Amino acid sequence: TTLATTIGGKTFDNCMMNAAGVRCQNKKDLDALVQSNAGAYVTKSATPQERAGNPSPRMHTLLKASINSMGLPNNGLDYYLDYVIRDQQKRPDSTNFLSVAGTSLEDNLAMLHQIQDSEYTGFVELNLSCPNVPGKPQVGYDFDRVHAVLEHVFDFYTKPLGVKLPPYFDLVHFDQIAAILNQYPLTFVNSINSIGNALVVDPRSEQVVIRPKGGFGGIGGAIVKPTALANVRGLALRLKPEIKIIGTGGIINGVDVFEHILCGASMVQIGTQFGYEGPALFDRLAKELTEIMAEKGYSSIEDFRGKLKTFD
Ligand code: RRO
Repeated sequence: TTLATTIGGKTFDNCMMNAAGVRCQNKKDLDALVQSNAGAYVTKSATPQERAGNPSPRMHTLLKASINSMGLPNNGLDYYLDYVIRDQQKRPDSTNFLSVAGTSLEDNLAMLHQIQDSEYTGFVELNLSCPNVPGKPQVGYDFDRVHAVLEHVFDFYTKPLGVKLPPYFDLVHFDQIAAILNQYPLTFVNSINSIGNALVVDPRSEQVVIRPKGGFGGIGGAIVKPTALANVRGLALRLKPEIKIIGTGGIINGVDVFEHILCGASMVQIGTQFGYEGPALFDRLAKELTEIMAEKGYSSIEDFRGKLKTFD
């Protein structure tokens, strides 16, 4: 049995990795990920300069969910670019994902020019779905802007690149976003980011649980799985086959990974649960998925990827 997967012509020995933002902001956390059983890793979404992010408390966890309004705290693109280039040189077969999340088109283009001109050869995940920067709407919900960003990016960018999308909730939105994405040489699409601008209330204190934006923040964790699976499946049915899908959202155990792959994911990312459990998560998930596959007689994820059955 193998858990290997291929994206953009690169093979990963395990189809699981962290989701951007969780335990990946500094080199110590990134080293722990590189040394773990994860098949790849992604760095915290970068902006051109370092950012402190929103005021605390800015994250709160519940049994089956997390809410965050971190506000893009990160060490700046130079820090992560230096890390991925050095890691890549150290381990030539490694598979790195560098996440970038400019708060303007100009910032995104400036960062992608810098990456294009660098020695970096890994993947870039362009985050079009951060819900937590006050005054900056999620690009992924503005289809004209998504179109404009990709038009500018693919004017010059030639390295493997994918986009991180927000969750969509109407089939017409799946149709519209897929029609745009299919016009470009994207290597992958990652669905979903957190479900933005939700509100968690503490009835005892009669208060919100996080400070930024009056308590509004992005939801992750077990409760987002049905929304994540719908987005993975909805995109798998609409995107051209060259665009691979990374499924993110609601993964707690091997069964959740299996479901994401059934819906069409070639790789999965884990955010909230990776925050709870740390790098040992990838050992547990690999073991659990391997057991499920053995029981079902599958020897590779291609045996069942995208093969979800429906009633008609
Ligand atoms: O930093 C954040 O507040 C954040 C980002 Br950039 C994102 O893409 N998704 C999220 O849930 N939080």
